[in-house]
Formats: sequence, C-alpha cells, structure tokens
Amino acid sequence: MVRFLHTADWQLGMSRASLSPEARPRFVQARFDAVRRLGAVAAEHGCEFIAVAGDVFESNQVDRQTVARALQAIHDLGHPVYLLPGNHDPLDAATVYRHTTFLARRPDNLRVIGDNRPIAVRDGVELIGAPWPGKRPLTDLAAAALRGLPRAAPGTTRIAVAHGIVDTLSPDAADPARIALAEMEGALADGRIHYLALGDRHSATRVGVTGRIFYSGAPEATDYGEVRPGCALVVDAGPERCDVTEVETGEWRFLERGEVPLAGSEDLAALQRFLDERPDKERTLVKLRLRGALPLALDAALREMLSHARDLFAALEVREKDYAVLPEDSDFAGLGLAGFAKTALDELRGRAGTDTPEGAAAREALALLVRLIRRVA
Ligand SMILES: [Mn+2]
Repeated sequence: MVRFLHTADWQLGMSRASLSPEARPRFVQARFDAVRRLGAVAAEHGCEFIAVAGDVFESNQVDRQTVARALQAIHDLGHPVYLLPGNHDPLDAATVYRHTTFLARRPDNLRVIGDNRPIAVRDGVELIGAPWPGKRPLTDLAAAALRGLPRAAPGTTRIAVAHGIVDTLSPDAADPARIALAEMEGALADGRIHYLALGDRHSATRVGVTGRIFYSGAPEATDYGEVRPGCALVVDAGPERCDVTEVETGEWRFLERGEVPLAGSEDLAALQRFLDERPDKERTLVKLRLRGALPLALDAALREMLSHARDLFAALEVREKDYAVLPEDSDFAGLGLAGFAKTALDELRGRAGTDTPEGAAAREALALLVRLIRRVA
C-alpha cells in the first residue's frame, strides 16, 4: 500500500482576457497558491509523494518568472513531486522542461517523467508514466506505455500516470490519442498497475467501475462548464484495495448563466438578486447570456447594474446576441425635443421596429440619443 496525492492540470501561467486588470495578477497567483495548498493537504494526510498528471504549465511558452515561481512552489512542497508532461507542456523541441531556468533551478524533490520506464519511488512502489512527446500524438500513449509491461512484482504497488481523454468520455472517435478504457482496465485486472492517475479533464471524475481510475481535476478552476474543479485526490492504493478521497483546494469560481430572460423590471430584479447573492465576488468570473428585450429606460438600469457588477466581480462576460432594446412611447415622453432633433427621433422610431440590421442600428441610435438627452437635461 502507498498513500500519495494525485493532482493534475495546474496550468501555471494561465490568464484570461476577460479578467479586470486588477484581477489578472490575482488569477495568475491563485494557481501558485493552490500548489501551496496541495503541500498542506499532502502533509496533513501523510502522503508519501505527489503525482501531477500533466499540464503543469499552461504552455511551453510560459515566461521565465512563471518557471522560477513554479520551481520555488514545488521546492516548498517538500514531498517528492513527479511531473508528467501533458498536451499543454509536451516534451517537444520547445519544451519548458528543458528551459534554461528549469534546468538550472530544478529542486531536488522534483522529477520529470520523461519516458515510459518504471520509476522506483521506494522499495515496493513504482510509477509508470505516459508523457506527451508533442501536441498531437498519433496513438494512445497510455496503452503504449502499459503494453508489454510485466506484472508488478509481488508486494509492489505500481501507479500509472497519464494525460488525455478516455474514449468513453470523448465522442471524437477520429482522435487517435484517446485513452482506451478497456486497455486500462485490462492492465488493472492482470496486475500490471494498481491505480491510474489521469489528467486533462479539469473536473474530478471517477472513470469506469474499477474504483482505481480517476481524473483529479485541476486544483483551481480554469473555465466555465467544469463540474467539480478545485480538488485533489488522496489515494491509498495497493494490490488488495484502493481508496480515494477528494479534498477541496480551489478558491475561484466560474459561474455561467446560460439564459437570463429579460422582459421587464421583475427580471432585472431577479438578475440583481443573483449577482448580489454570490459570495467571494472578487474571486468569481460570471458569464451571462441575455435573452429578450427591454425598453430604453430599463436597459439603462441594466447597464448601470452590469457596470457595478464589473467593479465587484473578477470578470463579467456578457453575451447579448439574443437581447434587444425595444423603445416604447414612454421612453420618449417628456424629452422635449424640437426641430431637426425631433425629426431625427421620429425617423429613427419609424425604422426601429423592423427585425433587420437597419432596425437594430436605429434602436442603438435611439438608445444613445435618449441617454445623451437625459444626461444633458
Ligand atoms: Mn489541462
């Protein structure tokens, strides 16, 4: 038996264009902080080592500072750390694992899994990895690493570490790099390996029915749509049994509202409540898809609400493809326009009712006109 920490997809160096300028460096730093929390988890649970199943770095092109900070964070983990190159940081000609800073500053507790040869962690514990040699492998790297491997010696626990999507979770049959779950289960059944630590999927996921194949997920969320990011797995594995415990490590959230219906002031109030009730706003990214139509006055209230939310949240991404401003008579009452301005207003209103690009342009122009007049008045 051995107890170790299974993690993956640190994506160090990752940023996101939609983040506010203030949030961007915090988002980058959050991934290093998550690595430090992994060290605390490993110490608390008495793990013997840490296996990182790929995508340690966001890309092979990360800057020197990212490499230096990563190595410092890994050094500070204290535990032996095994890094597997994944699809974001493969062992190609430009690999980060041969970056001059990486080679010069590599701490003693770090080992890069550079090939398929079994690695002795200690007496009775072996690792076997399937590193990515390039961005687009033409074969199932995990199956290739395990094929022809002899059974683990009696009393030895062997942990496999691989990166990529398993075939049962990917509909893309044309992808030659998919990991064949049946082959992995075969390797477990005949004792070639006792646990398969997977990376690539950023949500913690149990795969198949053996209870010995898992994605750990990313220790810190990276995108919308992830089911259970922000975790690591404490694994007890051996020939006789295998127990896996999920531990929370993440602090950031990606929240997506697939559809925000907007037809009147009640919908605005509901949106306001949703935004108000979110905890930890400065560490939360929000994506809203607006749907429906509002008169100009309510649209102005919506703009004000979104602008305030932009000040509070780390990011606010708003999609307006299915949203329109529909001017109503009340929008124009009391504007007090005369002369050519009144003529322009009437002409725009005449065109605004059509569902054409010209109609949309007229509605935008009307909204702008009303906002400008209200500001002057
Ligand atoms: Mn990844």
